Amino acid sequence: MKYDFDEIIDRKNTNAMSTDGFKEYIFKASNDMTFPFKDDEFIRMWVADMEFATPPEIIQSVKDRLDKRTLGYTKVFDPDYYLSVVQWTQDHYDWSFQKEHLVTSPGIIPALYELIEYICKPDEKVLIVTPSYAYFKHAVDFNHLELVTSDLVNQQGYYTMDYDDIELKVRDEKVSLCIFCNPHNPTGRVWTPEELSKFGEICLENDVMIISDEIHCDLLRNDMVHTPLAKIFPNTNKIISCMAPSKTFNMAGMMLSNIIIPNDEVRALWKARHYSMENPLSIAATQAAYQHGDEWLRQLKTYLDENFIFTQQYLASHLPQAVFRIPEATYLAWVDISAYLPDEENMSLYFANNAGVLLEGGSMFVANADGYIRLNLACPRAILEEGLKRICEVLQ
Ligand code: LCS
Repeated sequence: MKYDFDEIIDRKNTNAMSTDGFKEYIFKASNDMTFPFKDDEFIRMWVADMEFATPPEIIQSVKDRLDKRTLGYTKVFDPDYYLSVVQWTQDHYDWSFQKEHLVTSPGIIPALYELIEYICKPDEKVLIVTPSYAYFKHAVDFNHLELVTSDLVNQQGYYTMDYDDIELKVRDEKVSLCIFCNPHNPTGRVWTPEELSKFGEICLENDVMIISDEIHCDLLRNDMVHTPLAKIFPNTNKIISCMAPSKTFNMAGMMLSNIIIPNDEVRALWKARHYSMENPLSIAATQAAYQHGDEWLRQLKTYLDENFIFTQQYLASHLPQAVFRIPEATYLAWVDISAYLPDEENMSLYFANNAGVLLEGGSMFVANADGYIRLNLACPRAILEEGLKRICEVLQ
């Protein structure tokens, strides 16, 4: 391996959410909140970024950009930016999109906050499937719209969509938008082309626009293939695709995501109202990621696959009643531990207090997630092992 994923990186003094932001984010508390563990004694398996170094090719591109010694107002003008993104989607997903349809955003979540406003009228409703990344709900709440949820069907940790229920819900004329996660956080499902077709048809036949959040699409197990939802429906302009190098290359702090809006009306609203400057370092980093990140990603995926196998074996021998399947995508393990903690509502607090592990409990995922914990496995194996050991010891 050219890259060292076993290296333990010191994140102190970097203003990292992971190290410094957990009291506020997980526990909605001030920094005065105390635990039986010191901050630096925690094993951190919560926020979805990685404990690995960002690829050196990306770091170098930022340094090269700094060497130009000017950091004035910046915006993507160079067509190379689009070319680097579309080359990536072409090579990895056999899917491309028009240059005119691409806009950028400081993140996919900030884009959701805006897009909901541009797409929905004030009395309309937005559908999501649950469990869900909570910011889908927050974005709907922020726009004072009604959230409609459809529970995924869970068979021994394998999740599928309930098409009858989705159809019933989108038949409500007030439902005008679905925010869809492809692949899915937190369950890790990579929706198949058949599943995407069925889901997409139901929405489109009922005149529901879809925002397909594909932020996790590069982070698949090695035997899996991602299909962009928009690839299945090349003739509609009702699917907005969101992609980013942020999760893939551990550069969420660069705050630059790609939003592909084929709908002229929505894009015109975006262009009129979005504050569209970009960070020069982020532009350089994004281009470098898509142009030079392939080999790093290949090795990362292999390391993650091994972390998942390690986790599966560890849980099977130490927590045999836990329900866990290796997810098809993401670096997030979604584990049903209800057999061990049937009545615990605040799993995050339980594990922070009793095990010294920071993780996200089911209650953080909107609905349909009781009894679950989500573990971030994008960390060196030594950290993973210690985290699993602590989790298993308090449950045994
Ligand atoms: N969409 C999904 C499905 C995500 O999982 C995340 C991050 C984002 C969007 C954030 O996108 P951004 O605004 O940074 O472009 N997920 C996280 C999670 O599950 N825990 O911490 C972050």
